[in-house]
Amino acid sequence: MAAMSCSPLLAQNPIVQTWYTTDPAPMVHDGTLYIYTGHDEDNADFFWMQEWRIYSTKDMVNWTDHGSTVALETFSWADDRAWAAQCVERNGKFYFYICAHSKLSNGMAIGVAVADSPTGPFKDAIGKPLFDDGEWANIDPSVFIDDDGQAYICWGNPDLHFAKLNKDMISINGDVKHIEQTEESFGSPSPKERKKDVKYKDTYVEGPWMSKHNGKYYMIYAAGGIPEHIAYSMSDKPEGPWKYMGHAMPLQDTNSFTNHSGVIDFKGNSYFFYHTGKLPKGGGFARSVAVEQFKYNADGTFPEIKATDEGVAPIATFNPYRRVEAETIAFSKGVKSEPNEKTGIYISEIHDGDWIKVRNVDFGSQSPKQIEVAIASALRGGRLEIHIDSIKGEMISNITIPGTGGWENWKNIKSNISKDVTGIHDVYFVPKGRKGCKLFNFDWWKFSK
Ligand code: FUB
Repeated sequence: MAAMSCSPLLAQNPIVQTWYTTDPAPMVHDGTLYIYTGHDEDNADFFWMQEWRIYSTKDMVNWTDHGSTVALETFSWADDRAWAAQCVERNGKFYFYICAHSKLSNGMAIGVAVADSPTGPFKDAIGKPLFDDGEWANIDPSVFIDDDGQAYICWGNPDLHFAKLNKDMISINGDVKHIEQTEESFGSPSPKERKKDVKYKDTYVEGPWMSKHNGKYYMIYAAGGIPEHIAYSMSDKPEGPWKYMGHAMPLQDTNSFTNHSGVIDFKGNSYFFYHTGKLPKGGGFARSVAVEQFKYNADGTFPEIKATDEGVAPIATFNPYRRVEAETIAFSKGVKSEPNEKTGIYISEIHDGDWIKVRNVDFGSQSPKQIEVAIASALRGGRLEIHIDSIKGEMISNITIPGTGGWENWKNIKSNISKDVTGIHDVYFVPKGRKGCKLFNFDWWKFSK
């Protein structure tokens, strides 16, 4: 893997460490930023992807894992390759556009699921693909709703398909066109017109992301062949003509031969989501989502955005005096997350040597007196140390975790805060116990005064 150039204790990228995540699609709803991602399987040798995952944040550094409420099983017609997807909201409903292998046509097809909440549960909106012509080109749908209410969908590798959606968001209005690619509009001619021996400015490959900022329309896409960089085209109208504008994220050694971006404004800042192969054991089929903050240039063009390990700064503090799901994490080492119908998502695979960091926690001017945690352990349990500011920073509580008789047999345990803590700190949950074995599972925590 490409080594992380800064200590994981300072890193904020990749933003999820419990699972490999890919193809990020950000969406803002009700003061929260959600990202919808693909999921590369551990030890995969291809994009054998089974489901999509959902994460959310209010502060850009602490991300809550909402699990996978949409998967290949959501679509009776799909049987493989849960590739790039995007969720958009319209009139209080959340439409999740996916691509997957169709057992009806034996090609890739576009589908749409719908939910009443941004985190699902999602169900197939039409019980069949939205577009399925048996071609492998039908991947990476992106949906954009213009200010006048007209929704557009685009997708494709290597042709860029484009269509209008009806107001119901689950049917296509009119024909599906192939956007004509020229050197002027996308850096090179459409795939069939490209000549082998010509070196073009650029080539559209896949992963389109359509957006609008200050009245200008953007088509952002993975480009250049393998390895991919991110390029973009701009237009004054949603249907073009497009003008090729260059690289938004130039090629860098990120240990992933694909890249895939999603761009969004949140609380006055602009963010660029993409993926790399930078988690331990990461690579081309073990990718991870990352994010950078950027400012559009005065003329609306992108600056060149570089992939960093540091990522973005927090834009809000974190309140520890409420039940916080243990799967809300700024950075972690070693642990995984698991779903349970009753408890929801919890943190699993906790070993001695692992840790979980929550950033920018505001204890206020009066120290808490206690912390309560919900844990479960079939056998041995262990200890959960709470440190501030670094793994070896001051320990403010040392919680003995007993065996509870089952890995999902939850018990709430209260522990005193042994050193006063006020103001803003990073909090580290540091499990201790016998080496080399699973110690306990962790569902939630809460400080109290
Ligand atoms: O994640 C599977 C595929 O890899 C996506 O659909 C492409 O955009 C590329 O990232």
